[in-house]
Amino acid sequence: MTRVLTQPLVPFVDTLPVPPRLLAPQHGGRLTVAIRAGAHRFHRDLPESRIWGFDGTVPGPTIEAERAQPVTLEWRNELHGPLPVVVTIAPEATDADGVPVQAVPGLSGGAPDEHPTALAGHTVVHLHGGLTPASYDGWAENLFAPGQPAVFHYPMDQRAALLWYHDHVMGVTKYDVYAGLAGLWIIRDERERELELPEGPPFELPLLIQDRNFDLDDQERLTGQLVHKTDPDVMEAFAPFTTVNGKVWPVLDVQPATYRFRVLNGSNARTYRLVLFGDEAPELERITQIGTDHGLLRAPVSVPPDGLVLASAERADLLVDFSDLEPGSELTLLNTAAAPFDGSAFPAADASDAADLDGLLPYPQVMRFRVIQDQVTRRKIPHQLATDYRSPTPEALAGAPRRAIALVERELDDAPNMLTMRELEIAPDDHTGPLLTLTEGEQTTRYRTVASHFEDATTFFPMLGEYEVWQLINLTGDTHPIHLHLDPFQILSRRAIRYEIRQDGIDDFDLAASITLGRDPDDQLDHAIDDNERGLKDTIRVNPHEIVELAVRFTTYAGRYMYHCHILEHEDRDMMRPFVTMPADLMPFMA
Ligand SMILES: [Cu+2]
Repeated sequence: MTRVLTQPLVPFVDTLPVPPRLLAPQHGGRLTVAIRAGAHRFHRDLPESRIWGFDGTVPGPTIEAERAQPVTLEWRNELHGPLPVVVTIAPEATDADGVPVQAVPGLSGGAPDEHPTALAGHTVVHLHGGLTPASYDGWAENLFAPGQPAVFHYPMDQRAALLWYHDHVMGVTKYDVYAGLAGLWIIRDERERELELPEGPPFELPLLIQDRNFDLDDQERLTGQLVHKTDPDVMEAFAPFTTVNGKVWPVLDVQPATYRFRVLNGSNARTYRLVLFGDEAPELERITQIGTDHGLLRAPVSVPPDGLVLASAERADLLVDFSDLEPGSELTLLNTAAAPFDGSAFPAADASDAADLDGLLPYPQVMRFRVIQDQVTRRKIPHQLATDYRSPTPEALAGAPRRAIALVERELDDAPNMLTMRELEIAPDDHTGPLLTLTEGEQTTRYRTVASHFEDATTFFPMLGEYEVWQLINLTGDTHPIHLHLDPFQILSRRAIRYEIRQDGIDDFDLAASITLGRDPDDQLDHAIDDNERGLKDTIRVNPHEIVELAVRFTTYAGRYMYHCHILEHEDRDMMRPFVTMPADLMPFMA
């Protein structure tokens, strides 16, 4: 169905903002960031919005640190309520014209939820991608109230990468991040400098992409009021306006040069598939991806033919070549991913027609690049990038503990669906309860559920220094970006499955299903691993009808950490679980 909404805001009129940089070495590694309420203008023609921000800005300052130079950061909570976001569940999924309510501004008949409004400003900060001791990792229940001290020590003993810091409060991360509590964090190292990659503006710029929605006044004019709106069919908020570094659909004047863009999807739920589009056709060949979540790939890769897919929290380090373009040339970054995202393909050639109301994608544009008259500076792209990691060998994985986790959506009548991660354990032969069976060729493994909710007892105790293999089994209809705190991992395989969930097979705790390796006849996905996923990742997409296997080795810090879906509405309800990393010498003392 081709229905197009008129654009309530003029695109490409605000210059792409560059968040202020906070260079840790210039401050002797000691930084203070105030977390406070503030005001922010998301678009030239919008009134100011109330926000919560690090240093009171959206996004927060970009913190830059050097590898192996620790950073001590005082997160000074100066927040006060009310939460600057109106939260609502619209009574219907579509409006009187049949337009999905999530594709339009305003509350769509929903009543403001009083509980989020009453949030007074407890927070806890997580540095996503950081190899951080557990005490400073931002455990979702270890909150600090306004005025309470939080001084976190970040060792920075890790390779150069784009990280990000954001609020991680149990149950309300989706509101706090949406209110503005997110910022970028870049670690630099010698290897990157040897490669002479651009560092800092104008040729290295971060692109933090987030979707946002706003309220309407009595005359149907946009106010700046942030709105987090869901509906009875879709429990995730997919907002119609895409912001980059805090502006809706900005424009960047570029020199005829090679730029380095550090891209992060910081949206609550939306997955982007980014296509760089010229006058008539995609120009993806201008983009070379050199890094992913945890920094440089071994060699540069092209982005996939359909475009660069980034789910919530995924990052990409891109070199984009504008050097052959005439002044006045324009390129538009478009998003072709419908929401909720399920991995479905969309040809890049059609990206300018990607608007899809039913796919909650009313406005595909993300931002525009406009070439200006200037000196031409093209950069050579190095052939070899990272040299400090390899894929784990089969020998290294032979004896590795294997962990299986089923991603499950439980439908509820009178409340939004519950999403959980069911931790599985091989069932004893005499087990009589509900089972999940996984059949691969001749072999069937019988699993029972041992944990379903965040507060269930911990079952994962990885030993420091040892490889583990984690299997993520998606039994839902959507793609889930699964994020592990602490060390990065590498993807081993992505395989198609077909499955059957027994009648009433999903209850509050147990799970009864049978899974078979192999493609479902109705399954359109190719279940391929993209080249850009063969690096060090901390967030991996698990598509419907798919098992993803990854190898992870926790190396340095013992303690209690979390892994979770990075769709914030899922993480908050209840797609998050703890794990406890243990030093080998303490293992014998585990009861
Ligand atoms: Cu999820």
